[in-house]
Amino acid sequence: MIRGYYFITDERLSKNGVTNDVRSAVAAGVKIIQYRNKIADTATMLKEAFLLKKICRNSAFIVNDRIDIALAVNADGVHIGMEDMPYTAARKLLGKNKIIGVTVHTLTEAITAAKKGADYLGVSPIFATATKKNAGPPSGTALIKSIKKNCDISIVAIGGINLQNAPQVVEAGADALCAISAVVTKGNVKKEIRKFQELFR
Ligand code: TZP
Ligand code: MG
Repeated sequence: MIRGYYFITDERLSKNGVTNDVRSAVAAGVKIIQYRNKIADTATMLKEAFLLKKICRNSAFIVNDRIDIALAVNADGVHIGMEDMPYTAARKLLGKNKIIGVTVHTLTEAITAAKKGADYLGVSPIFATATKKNAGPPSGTALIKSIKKNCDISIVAIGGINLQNAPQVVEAGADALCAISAVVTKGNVKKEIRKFQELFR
């Protein structure tokens, strides 16, 4: 079961650099860290993923979109969306022991992903966000509640979450949450992460 704050890298928004951000997340005790890079070429991504995986040590290291990069660095898992490699194909490549997280936007998608065997659901976007282009319309916390009621699988809420609205997200039943811009644009990333972690105590 995934619980607490889930960290995702963003090289465009990061104030201190992705490597330092991941160090801060590890120092804050974050248990699951996702390497997400939408602009680098494959060679750069591979190098960066190797480095970040080393920094993660005992925290689970997840690669966004790229099954090949995840396999090459022996990551703990991948995170895929509806436009990425479909779950069944990804599972075939990664084997049964790797973590596969799937982004969902509706209850139907959530039920389907859970049935197929996803390890957790990224429920997105909860609120409006400028961090991801074409994230789709915000679902609000109602979608978290209905997925919680219908699926026995970890829910990671994402999209437009900040310290003001995060309590509603936890209240709705999210097992974990990710806030990117609310964290990586800050000078003290570890301190910001700790504030979100407090909500799960
Ligand atoms: N997937 C769905 S929304 C999103 C991703 C990667 C961006 C979340 O960023 P922010 O800054 O926390 O809204
Ligand atoms: Mg994707």
